[in-house]
Amino acid sequence: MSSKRILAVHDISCVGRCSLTVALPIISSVGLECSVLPTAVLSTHTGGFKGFTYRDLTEDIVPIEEHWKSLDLKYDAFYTGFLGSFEQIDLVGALVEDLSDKGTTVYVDPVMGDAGKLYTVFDMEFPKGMRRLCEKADVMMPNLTELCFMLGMPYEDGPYTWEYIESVFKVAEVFGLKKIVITGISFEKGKVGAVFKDYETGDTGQVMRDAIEGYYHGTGDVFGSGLVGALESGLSLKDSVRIAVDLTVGSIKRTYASGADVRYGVDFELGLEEYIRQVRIAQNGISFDKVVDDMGAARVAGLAARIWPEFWEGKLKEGQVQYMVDRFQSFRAISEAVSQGYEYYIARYGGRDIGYTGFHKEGDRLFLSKLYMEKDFRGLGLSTKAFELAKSRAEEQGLHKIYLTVKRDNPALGVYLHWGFEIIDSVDTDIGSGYEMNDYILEWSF
Ligand code: PXL
Repeated sequence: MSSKRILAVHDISCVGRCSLTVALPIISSVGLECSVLPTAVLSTHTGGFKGFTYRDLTEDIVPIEEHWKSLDLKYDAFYTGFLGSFEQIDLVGALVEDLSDKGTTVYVDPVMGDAGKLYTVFDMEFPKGMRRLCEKADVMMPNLTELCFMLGMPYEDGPYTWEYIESVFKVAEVFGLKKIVITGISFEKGKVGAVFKDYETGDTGQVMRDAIEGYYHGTGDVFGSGLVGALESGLSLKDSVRIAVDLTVGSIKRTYASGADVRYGVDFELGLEEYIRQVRIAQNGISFDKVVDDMGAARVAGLAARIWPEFWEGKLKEGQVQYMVDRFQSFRAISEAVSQGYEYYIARYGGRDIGYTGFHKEGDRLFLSKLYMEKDFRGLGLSTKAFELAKSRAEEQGLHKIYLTVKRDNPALGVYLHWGFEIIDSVDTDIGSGYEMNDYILEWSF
């Protein structure tokens, strides 16, 4: 399959990691072809460096477009950002229309300002013009400052309420978009992230992460590029926003930790590997093989032999990990459990076994006995899929409660509580050979 061809329309800020120097590597990293239309060439971006050079490339746009037309070039997607002049708004709008095909998606990041102010190179006419380009967009990813300038709304600093964000989604219907993602939104002090709405399906949501102090240049471009790369890879809006937020937050964290001069942009490069992995995981999804024979039990035992020592070593008494693996997670223990009615499922991703879950009916509850993922596959929402499988099996058997045991200091406790489980008891169980399990019993009713 030939890869999609995307045209990134931004400036080249030679130094400072924003616009094209960010869009190109991020979009290319997930196997998409990223062509460019540079709108201006600057020695650095405009945020914080004095004396930058600025070459406006407005007069090159029409000849470049004419040449592309002579080649019959069409793009699968456009991703526009910082434009070099007011005139470029309509030139880029026309180019987008001329070089689009039936399935083309137009992404517009109306780069103009932040924190209630326009960037110094733009005047008050600019938002009015940019609004015309946004009306041609399928997907827009503004920050609230840019939205307010285009819609003539007063800008207020956060934290915001969800009702306010809903009202903004409503006003933004005038753009005729399919999707909108608004960046830099905070609902509570210390948290920041993005909110999104899919106007076609009505889906809305938010992805919030811990805020890191300081102002970081180019983060809108890291986010926008990560979003375009993920959506053009066929991911859902929700997954794409989550992955783009995590790419951005990870980049900010590394930059903060290194103490680097923030004018040089954020360290997104070391986040690319994880970004690619996240996109591939969301693309391929997770599937489950039911354990029905000795082969399946052996696969589970193989996973347990890898996961248990890695996860538990150092957290249990000397020798306890091996003791518990032998007793509860060995080939014999698992095939015996399966023959007694336990259901075991092996989680598969990208052609390999990455985890397993096991449960069975006990009275009016489902006992979720096991749920383990390999280290590299934790924190990606895959355990949630295994939990959803257990829930649907409970429902099929007319059960409305799931219970499980979890070691009291196991960090997974937080995940279970997040899923809605409640602590109903605390027990210490002698499991022989001088070993104990010190667990909470958690229950979830639905
Ligand atoms: O990241 C947005 C951006 C893009 N291009 C240039 C900029 C800025 C933000 O300051 O100055 C030239």
